[in-house]
Amino acid sequence: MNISRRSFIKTGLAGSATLGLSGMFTSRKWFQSAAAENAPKEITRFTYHTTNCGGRCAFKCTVRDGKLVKIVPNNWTDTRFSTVCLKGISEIERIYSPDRLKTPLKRVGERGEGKFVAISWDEALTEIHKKLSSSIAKYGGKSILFSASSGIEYTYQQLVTLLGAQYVCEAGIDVGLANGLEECIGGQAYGYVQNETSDWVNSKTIIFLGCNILETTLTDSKFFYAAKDAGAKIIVIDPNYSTTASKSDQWISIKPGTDGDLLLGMITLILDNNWYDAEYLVKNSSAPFLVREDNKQLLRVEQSKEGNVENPFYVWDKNSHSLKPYNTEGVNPQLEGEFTIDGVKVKTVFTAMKENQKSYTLKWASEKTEIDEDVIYELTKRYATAGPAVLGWGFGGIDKWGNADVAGHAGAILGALTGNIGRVGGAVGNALYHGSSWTAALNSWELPPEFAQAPLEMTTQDRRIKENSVRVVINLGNTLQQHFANLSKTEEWINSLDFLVTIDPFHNPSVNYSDIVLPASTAFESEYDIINMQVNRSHVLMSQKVIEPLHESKSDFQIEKEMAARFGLDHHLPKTPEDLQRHRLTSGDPRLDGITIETLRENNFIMRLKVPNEPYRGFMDQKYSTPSTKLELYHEKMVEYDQAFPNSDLPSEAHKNNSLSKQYPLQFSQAHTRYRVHSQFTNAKWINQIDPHPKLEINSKDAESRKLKTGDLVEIFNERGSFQAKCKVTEYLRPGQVRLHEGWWTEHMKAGNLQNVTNDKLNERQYKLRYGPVIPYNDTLVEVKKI
Ligand SMILES: Nc1nc2c(c(=O)[nH]1)N[C@H]1C(S)=C(S)[C@@H](COP(=O)(O)OP(=O)(O)OC[C@H]3O[C@@H](n4cnc5c(=O)[nH]c(N)nc54)[C@H](O)[C@@H]3O)O[C@H]1N2
Ligand SMILES: Nc1nc2c(c(=O)[nH]1)N[C@H]1C(S)=C(S)[C@@H](COP(=O)(O)OP(=O)(O)OC[C@H]3O[C@@H](n4cnc5c(=O)[nH]c(N)nc54)[C@H](O)[C@@H]3O)O[C@H]1N2
Ligand SMILES: [Mo]
Repeated sequence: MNISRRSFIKTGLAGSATLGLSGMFTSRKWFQSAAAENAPKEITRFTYHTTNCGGRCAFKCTVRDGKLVKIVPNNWTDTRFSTVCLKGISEIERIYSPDRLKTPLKRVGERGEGKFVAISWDEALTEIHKKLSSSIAKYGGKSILFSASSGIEYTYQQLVTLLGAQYVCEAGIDVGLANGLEECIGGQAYGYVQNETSDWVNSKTIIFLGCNILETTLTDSKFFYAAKDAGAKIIVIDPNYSTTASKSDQWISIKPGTDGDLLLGMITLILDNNWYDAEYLVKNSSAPFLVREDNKQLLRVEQSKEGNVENPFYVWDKNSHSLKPYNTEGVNPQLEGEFTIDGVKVKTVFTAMKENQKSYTLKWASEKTEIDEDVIYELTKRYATAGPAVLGWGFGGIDKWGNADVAGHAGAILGALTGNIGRVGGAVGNALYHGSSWTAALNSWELPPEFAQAPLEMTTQDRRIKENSVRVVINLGNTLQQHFANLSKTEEWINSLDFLVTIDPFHNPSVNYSDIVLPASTAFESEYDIINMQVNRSHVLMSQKVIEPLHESKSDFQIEKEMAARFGLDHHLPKTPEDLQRHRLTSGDPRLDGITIETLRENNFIMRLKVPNEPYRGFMDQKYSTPSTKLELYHEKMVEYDQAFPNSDLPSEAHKNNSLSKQYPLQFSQAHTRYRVHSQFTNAKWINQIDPHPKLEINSKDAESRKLKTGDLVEIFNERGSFQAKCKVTEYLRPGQVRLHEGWWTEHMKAGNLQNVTNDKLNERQYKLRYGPVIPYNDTLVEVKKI
């Protein structure tokens, strides 16, 4: 039967009206006693969403007779955060999904085949203990890697330390632009914008560069619209007409992979038109420092002679016409100029940058990016002269390309030239996740000093192809499918491992490779009353048990404890999650004053930190966490790669100069969608009815030449591999790019997995940068044909 949503609601209302009416005719006493006997037992529980959409929606849950039946938003102290999205509501359905792992499993088929037998917890833990012990005895604790997905809140940190194992969560992911930006700023991980998004009401111009915030940080939509209502002009630069583009004042379509070139062109325009803030640059950046012509290093005070100087760089003092250390009292640094000192030619960083920018003209940028010259000109003029301005990027645009660091570096320079860093209403960086807000230090659980984690040897991506110590992987989540491009190499690596355990609530594709599988509870289930706690969005959030663990699952806390017990080490762990959270709250940070488990309970498990009411803003004191404490525009360590200043660089694979582009002319991109969080919610039927299966999106021009129409089954292929999905012909995708949302499971494809084709080549120079090379998932060439 096909009942429309509207008629279903109407029937529901009529039904309850009838019930109400019959109640009126019954005696009050009779009604009460009947209700008391038969009434379902209903309780309210509080928790929050831990998935990696960053939304952190807080939930008020109704549990009836032990079953979760309703999720509505819990109230935050700052009610602008009180909300829930389609994924939060769907948890009611997902938690009870048939895809749940119900018992521990032991593999009986080949790795990847998915053949298992059910075993008891005792058997599973005995086997794990045996395998881990022998690996530690033979190769040491570093032979064990705990590899965590981002959706997991409790990540076995105690056990990792007790075993001296390695730990990784997402190395090589979401760090492409931060690699360039943070070299300049020395900010926080992932290169988030400096100011909280609630500060956008003070911005006049907001540019989203490859950032689909209205799908990927849904909970910040309110701040997007507040900024718009307050008069900010919102510009989206995206090859495709994204959801965010559709709600903005202007959409600029850019040729994929060329964002760095656009930003370089903007820098030149700002320099040529004198749209920069010279005073800001002299005061707050390395622009007046001096670059030596002979070795391209900065001229600095010899620390041995002068003692340790906080900022050892020399500048040319305008007042005395001589060389002075930057920190000299009363120094008046010259922004531009060339000088000869003891026979060595030097010029200011600013002058050197101007020279370096010469070839990045407006015409050049327009040709590279395929954006009209006048559009780039107006964009730049607005950015530089109609501030405060935010330049906010995402993680799925240029970030997942091999040349991402160049764009991050150029973006930082744009912020410095225009004084938009450490400014009310300004910022440069990643605009997702509500990444900057007030925060507070939490205590960590102390273990005896003889226990220590092994340092992480290398990124996830490298481990598959380079000699390394890991023999055993404890896979927390779905990392094997999700985290690596080029799945066939991942499979080779997995097959070479001695032992693989997956711990997850759901039977995801990584489970199929595992030797032992443990059914974890979801974040809504626990053996204990209190589960977890986070400081997020200037609040403390605590999660309560909502329901008992389903099937034979156990909470992650309990699994860690039982694994540690097998090694006789569980006495080092907190007895209950509540003990752990109580301890974490005793850091002495004044921002936690008055926040205890008891007061949290009284406040429905959400309390705002003791912090000012205004939005958080970073670096307002203009003191940066770089060696010079200034914004560092010039990166000495990148001289050998010709990237001391950002220089235009081709993508790793997806560009026309690559001979492969003749055979594989389409660029394959994998965006994130509001319907799922990576590989999660593929099994939530309520959402699936809207977005039921993977679809390869393709522009009508590219579809026509391949004789494709919506609904056709296509093969997407390159020299690494192939997969099959239905296609959708659309105008909102830019010609030349095809796209399939990341996260779909192998079993949802007609054949193969999307990671069969993704690019796993890392950029050598990025090993020198603070987060190491980024995985260039989107920097991938493919061809598409009808099956
Ligand atoms: N609902 C939901 N929210 C999520 C997630 C999720 O899975 N689901 N995942 C979270 C995580 S971990 C991440 S990393 C973020 C990702 O968040 P975003 O970065 O916002 O997401 P994407 O959709 O990957 O990419 C953003 C936009 O970049 C555009 N783009 C593609 N190539 C280029 C290019 O070369 N240049 C430019 N300028 N734009 C380009 C795409 O068309 C897309 O509209 O989302 C987070 N939030
Ligand atoms: N090709 C391609 N690949 C990509 C991307 C892309 O754009 N293209 N995006 C990349 C990005 S940006 C990111 S951040 C990563 C994300 O990669 P992941 O973080 O690995 O993605 P999720 O699918 O969210 O994985 C969460 C897993 O944790 C499990 N889980 C959830 N809650 C719990 C719990 O309480 N306990 C336990 N034990 N398990 C739990 C879920 O069932 C799920 O299997 O993927 C990356 N991979
Ligand atoms: Mo991500």
